[in-house]
Amino acid sequence: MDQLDKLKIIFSQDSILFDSDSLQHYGKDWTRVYAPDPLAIVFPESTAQVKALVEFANKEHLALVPSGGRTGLSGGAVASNKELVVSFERMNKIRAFHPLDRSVVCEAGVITKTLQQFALDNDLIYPVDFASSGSSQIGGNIATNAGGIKVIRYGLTRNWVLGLTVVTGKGDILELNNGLQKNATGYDLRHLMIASEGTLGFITEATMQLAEKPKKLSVVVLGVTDINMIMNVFEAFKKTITLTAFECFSELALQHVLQAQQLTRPFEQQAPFYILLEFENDTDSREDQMLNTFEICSEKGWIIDAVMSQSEQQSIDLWRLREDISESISSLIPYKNDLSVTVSNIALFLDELDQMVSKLYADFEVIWYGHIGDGNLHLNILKPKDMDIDAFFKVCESINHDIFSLIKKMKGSISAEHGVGLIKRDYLNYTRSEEEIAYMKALKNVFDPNGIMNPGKIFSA
Ligand code: S2G
Ligand code: ZN
Repeated sequence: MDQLDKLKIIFSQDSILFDSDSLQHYGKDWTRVYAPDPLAIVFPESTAQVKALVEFANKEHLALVPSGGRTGLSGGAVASNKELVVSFERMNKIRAFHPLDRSVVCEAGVITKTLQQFALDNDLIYPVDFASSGSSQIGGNIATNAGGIKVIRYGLTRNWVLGLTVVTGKGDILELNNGLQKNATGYDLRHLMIASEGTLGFITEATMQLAEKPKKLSVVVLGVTDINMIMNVFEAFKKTITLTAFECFSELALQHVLQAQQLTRPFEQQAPFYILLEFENDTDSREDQMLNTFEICSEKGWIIDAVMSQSEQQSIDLWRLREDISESISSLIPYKNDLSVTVSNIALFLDELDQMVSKLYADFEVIWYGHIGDGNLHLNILKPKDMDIDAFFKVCESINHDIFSLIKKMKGSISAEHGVGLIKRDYLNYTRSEEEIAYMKALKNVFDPNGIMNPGKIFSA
């Protein structure tokens, strides 16, 4: 009996798919580089079922690939070698809410937006947010330590995980930290699982911390005179107001969004770069502080023009100028870099990167945008219309050495928030030492001795 027949015994007919459309749909994420080619897709409905599946996979030496919202950008959820895709979409229930702890117990397949709405319904917020929150799942957010647009105030997903239920590659169920605020009893395995991209175990349930709702938020979009002014403006505002976001994007990025989304310019005058900042604007004095800082930046010649949201709808429209960039350029087959350095290094980094990109990518459209307030830049190179995709990726990969050498020199990261997956696997050593990689591989061996858990992701199988 082959593996598929055996799987049909473990899973009822409606919990396993192997038609070609399903294989294509579930065998990939938002990367378009790898041809999906999974064996089948299964839909476990409990931690116990995931455990039984992992035990089966160990016996059969069958590779498993976890599948959440499949919104990843590094190939972390790609199944292109007859792996069995394990979809968590049916494990999508909110199990419990503890008002006093302000914590929610969710199954891994809960959509991020669903958790955000649940929090709002209870007059709280789940403060991690990003463009794909309408389709990403909490389990995948945790497995990649998703960041997004509010990191400057609330940190990354890691900061909001109070507990995890995980099935390890050995088939053991681990209940990690149980929602405790304090627990000093040895290594915190919860934090090992966060950002492990399903290579040590599969997250089946999580206890997430919620936060107090911020007071009235206002959004300001500013045009800056030069890329090198961005961090001067950041420093000025960081000192005077409570920022909940500090993003940047280039004029070219804005043009693609205006064209693709039928949105309007924030103000008449064009600028080489734009900043979108959001702050708590609940008192007149806070608004005065913001306006006063704006005056100072203008007098110093750092800012060309600015607009501040006067309504909820205008806030949404201004945010779209930044959040719609990714979707607006996706059809242009961008080669994506997701880079970070410390915030104090970002000004120097931008300056050196700008000179490097102008030289090395002189013949390409380069889109600059990102969460610059937490040191994270998304540099997207657009494929020229008449250029073959493989040739284009080869050129970009050849330039990676220069960009990642600059990152290495500045002790930065070649993958700030999108994870390693397959796409960044071969560049790990620009950010992690050989010794670190050896320790990570040793840990992989402890948790997944048969190498069945998302093999080939983060490092080669
Ligand atoms: C962003 C979304 C994914 C991308 O817009 O901040 O993380 O396209 C990105 O880079
Ligand atoms: Zn981002």
